[in-house]
Amino acid sequence: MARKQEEKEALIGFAIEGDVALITLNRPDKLNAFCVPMHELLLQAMKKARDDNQVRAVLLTGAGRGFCAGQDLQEQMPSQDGPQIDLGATLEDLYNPIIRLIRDMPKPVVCAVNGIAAGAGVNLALACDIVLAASSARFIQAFAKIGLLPDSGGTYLLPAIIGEARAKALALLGNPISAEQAEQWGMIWRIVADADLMDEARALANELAQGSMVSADLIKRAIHLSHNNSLSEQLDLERDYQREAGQAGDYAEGVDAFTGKRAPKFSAVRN
Ligand code: LHQ
Repeated sequence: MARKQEEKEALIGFAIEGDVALITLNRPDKLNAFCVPMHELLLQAMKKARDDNQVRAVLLTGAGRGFCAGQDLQEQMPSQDGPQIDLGATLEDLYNPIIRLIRDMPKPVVCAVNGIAAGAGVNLALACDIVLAASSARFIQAFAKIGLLPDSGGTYLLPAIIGEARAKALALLGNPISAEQAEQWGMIWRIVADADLMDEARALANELAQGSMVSADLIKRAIHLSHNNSLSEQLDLERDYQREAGQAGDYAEGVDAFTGKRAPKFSAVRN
């Protein structure tokens, strides 16, 4: 019984490395496809990272040769004659809370896509703030291949990031694209040699962790809200957010460090 519980908990790795929370999808034999305990454990890990004031950046990755193959399809088998399966409930209860939590996280979230990302696995990566990918990684909006549509934010994030023409083709065809193509299209921040991925991702997360949490939170929120705002509304929002930033403490430290020709030591926290 205790062993089963341990095995279940190991499906999501959580480690604090300095100021960074490292969260690892850990079901490598199934390319980290999501089985039920994983959603809850990932949500818990993200909440832990959000609520811990020592954590100033989050790094999400996958164990083994895949990043995440999306939903475990063995767990969501359509029934031929039993009660109709409710995939909407699966999304509402299991996936949507994770995507919302990552997008609303007041700290930067880096995603290191270490291998194939398929279905909800791609869109989980796209919900993060900065995505690095191993050069051998591939991205597949696999949904149409099984009669579904992109979820976990895919129909929102994908066209917002790469534009409607490319988003529609990827979603309708459900074919893989290379990490190189994803980088050229601006779907991810950049590709890294496979062997260097985690070093580079850690360096990036550490750099973000030294930054201002006030800036990170307000930048994320302002950019997300820009999708629904006119320029004039966004100018108003920037006015309000900048007022808040200017009074939050890190600005004084940043300017003092600049004039003193030293590195800033930001300390204001957000959660
Ligand atoms: C898997 C999976 C998988 C189970 C690999 N499930 N075992 C949300 C809400 C509710 C319902 C539905 O969906 C969603 C969102 C979604 O994510 S829908 C999209 C679900 N994902 C897919 O359709 C991708 C399915 N997987 C694949 O197409 C391939 O496995 C890819 C292209 C990802 C990788 O191909 P290969 O590199 O050739 O690896 P493989 O196919 O041999 O997979 C390795 C193992 O992982 C294998 O298990 P086995 O025991 O035979 O070694 C696969 O069965 C297992 N696996 N994906 N989604």
